Amino acid sequence: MIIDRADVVVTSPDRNFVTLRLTTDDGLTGLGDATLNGRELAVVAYLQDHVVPLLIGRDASRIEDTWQFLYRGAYWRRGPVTMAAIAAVDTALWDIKGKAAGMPVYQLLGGASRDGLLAYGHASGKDLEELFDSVRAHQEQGYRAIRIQTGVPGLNSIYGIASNATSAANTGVRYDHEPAQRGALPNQEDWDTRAYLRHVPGVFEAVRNEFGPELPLLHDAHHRLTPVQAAQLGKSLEPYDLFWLEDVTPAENQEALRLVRHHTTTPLAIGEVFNTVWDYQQIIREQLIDYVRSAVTHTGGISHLKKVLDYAAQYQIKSGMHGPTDISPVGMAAAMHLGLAIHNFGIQEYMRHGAATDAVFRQSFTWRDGHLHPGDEPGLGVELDLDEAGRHPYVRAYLPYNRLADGTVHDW
Ligand code: GCO
Ligand code: MG
Repeated sequence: MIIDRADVVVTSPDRNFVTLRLTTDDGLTGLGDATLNGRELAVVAYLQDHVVPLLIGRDASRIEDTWQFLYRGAYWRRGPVTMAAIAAVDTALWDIKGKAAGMPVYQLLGGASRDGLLAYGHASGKDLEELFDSVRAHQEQGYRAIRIQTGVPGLNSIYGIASNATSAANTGVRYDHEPAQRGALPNQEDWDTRAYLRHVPGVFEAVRNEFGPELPLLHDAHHRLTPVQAAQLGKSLEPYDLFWLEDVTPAENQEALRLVRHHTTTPLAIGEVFNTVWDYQQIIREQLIDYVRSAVTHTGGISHLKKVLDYAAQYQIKSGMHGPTDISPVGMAAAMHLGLAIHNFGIQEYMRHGAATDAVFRQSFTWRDGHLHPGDEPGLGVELDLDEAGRHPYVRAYLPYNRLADGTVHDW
């Protein structure tokens, strides 16, 4: 099992994806997702120019050693570009090991701890009527847990609201919410924290009145609040029994969560922009969160995210892996195998990919009664159709950014 080929495949069906494909001398292939939304080509260069030459000739069976070699051997460590590149290598090696063993990856991780993974989808609307329609549409698609995002009066364009007419690629596919927009420059969105804090509790009250107390509801504040504002929001949402409130403050200040935690019992989820266990050190040890939001794709792969989640398990903190459309089908499959195997699984985010994406990535997962299962094919259960991928060349796309009414740039 010597790696004799490593291809970095960039494709843009519906949106951009970066995939590492490793091939061994005995003909096995493994896939890893290295997609970093809006900065895709930086990871391509990191892989192609600096990592691929190190992989050729290595023993594909040595997953942990390869991880340590790429992480410690670079000297410069952490950060989204590095960790997405390492994640892709790690995931591809797990895929190869599964194929070599004739087993799905979750079996190599200890076997299934449950029958399927509860998943949540993204309902949204610019007003309550649109939001309720979107919740009902998700329930019809089988979702048993739903994230709620709405427009805020006075703000034209904000995070989390799907457009019915277009997707990022203007393919006519309705993405639940796809923030990356194709184009030369990023779109500007608006933000006003006071207007948001006034509006959101009423939205949850209306949703509870319409859909009842049972349905698990989630919400993403997308890093925009100060600690004291976050505490206010958490408190004001307590009557509506959220499954979680996500990314209330910009996540790099771990201590900020202490203040939030002291003031509210609304469960907190954080970490989709984190890359390593060190980003979680304090918030896990002090039990400042309830769910770890990291994706396999952005956190050094299956090997490293498993270490984060095992650490979290000691504190009754569960997984809530990131699963927006910018996690490719390969990254989603990796998340499903890991989520099925660990004991402290919480919930999996699941936004559907478009038909063009599904044609590039042949997948074997199942979606039944609101639950995902990665399937039982050896490895991850995803194959990349290179011809189909080649039909969709990279298109520049950026995430939007925020400005306040006075022109100040705000966290997006
Ligand atoms: C989520 C996320 C996404 C991110 C996007 C950035 O909770 O799903 O916040 O919507 O904004 O993945 O690339
Ligand atoms: Mg989020």
